[in-house]
Amino acid sequence: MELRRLTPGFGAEVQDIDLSGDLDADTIDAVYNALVEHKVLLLRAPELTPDQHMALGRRIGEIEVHAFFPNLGEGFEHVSVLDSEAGNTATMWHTDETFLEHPPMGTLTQAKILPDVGGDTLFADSAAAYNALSPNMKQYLEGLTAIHDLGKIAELRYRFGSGDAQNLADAVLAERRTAHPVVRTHPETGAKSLFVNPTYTRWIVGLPPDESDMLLSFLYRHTVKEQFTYRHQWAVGDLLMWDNRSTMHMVLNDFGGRRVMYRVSVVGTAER
Ligand SMILES: O=C(O)CCC(=O)C(=O)O
Repeated sequence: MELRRLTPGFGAEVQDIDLSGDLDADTIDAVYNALVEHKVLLLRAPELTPDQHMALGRRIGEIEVHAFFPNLGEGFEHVSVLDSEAGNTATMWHTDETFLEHPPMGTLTQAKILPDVGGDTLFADSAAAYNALSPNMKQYLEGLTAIHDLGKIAELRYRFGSGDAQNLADAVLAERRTAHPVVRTHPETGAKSLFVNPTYTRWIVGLPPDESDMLLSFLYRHTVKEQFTYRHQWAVGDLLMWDNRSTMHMVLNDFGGRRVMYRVSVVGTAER
């Protein structure tokens, strides 16, 4: 497979793939291995249909219905629709659905409608960010766990008038709350990465609130330093795949027109 690097550190474009037909097992393995290695993969696929989009996701693992994004409807529940006109633009740094016990291992998102300018997506390499920490900090983080839930986004929706008090109350109930290690180990590569994000991570277990807030805000600022990031400027039809086990992402909230993305996320098997 022909790959072109997108930054010195991570991200690659797959230059010679035709997604219109059935991909053979070797090609799927090559795509998956490239995803693990480069963390973000760009494929140009302007003709990709929602069926083909779901089929590609299924070749990588089990695909999921997103916990709260709207989708394409009957038969296409696995294709979420992020339409800026419906208020669905993910403009805060996050890793997908980490409030779940088993968050998706990867996501495949395609640009359908784009504003004339703006609306780029930023990615951060959370494994490179972990590697760059001092030995003392790495040692301190080892064994820590953090709570992830929907409380923060429910609170923001409530404060900005797009969610009601019941939503807010439901969001902080225990069912959608989970603890993850602050440093996770990639099941394929064994590489460690930071696994906290400003959208869903709420606090570090066992620390007083001010210490937890201070440490989390340091880790967020550290992870999004320029040297760990890639900024994708979309063209309609671009399909980006990202590895949620080693990246965070966010959309730049700098655009005026409509922006519509279709996304499929892959739960993965126990190994993935
Ligand atoms: O719209 C995008 O570029 C990214 C979408 C996103 O953040 C997500 O699917 O979680």
